[in-house]
Amino acid sequence: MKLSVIFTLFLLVVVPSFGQVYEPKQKVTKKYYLMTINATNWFKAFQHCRYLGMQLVSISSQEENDRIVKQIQDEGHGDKEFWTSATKLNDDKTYYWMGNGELVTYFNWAAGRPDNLLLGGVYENCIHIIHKWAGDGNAYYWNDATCNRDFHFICEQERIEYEYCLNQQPF
Ligand SMILES: [Ca+2]
Repeated sequence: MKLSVIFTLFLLVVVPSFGQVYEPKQKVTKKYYLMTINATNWFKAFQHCRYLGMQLVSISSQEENDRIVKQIQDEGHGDKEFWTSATKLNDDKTYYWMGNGELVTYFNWAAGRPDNLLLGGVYENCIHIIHKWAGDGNAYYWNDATCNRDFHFICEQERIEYEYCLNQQPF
């Protein structure tokens, strides 16, 4: 058989099969860890999540916010407040998720927030999750707070799941 025919067969038959074998579909899921032993400032919370190989939480949708609130309730930590990775330290206007670098486009502000108070010479530049906001029952909302305040915090770990192992125990 001529070399060119063998090469053509290789391109037509063998190469496409590589694609099927080595390009499984994948999806990224997140697992959240509520860090409830110590309350600390935003910077220390950010550092501690990185130390654990994770990121301070970023929340990109109502669905994700609902999942986090449910976990807070399920684990019995409704009495606590939690740092997220959102801050406007950059320019005092634009919030970014420092956990993944993305612009904050979904917000879950409490009524009247953000109010950007000036406390102790610094503005409220970081976002945390608060519970039982004034007269609003069992709801959870976001508030802007000075980054040097002490709150609990939530670390997140991204997990990649592949199609061929979806029916098995993930990792
Ligand atoms: Ca505030």
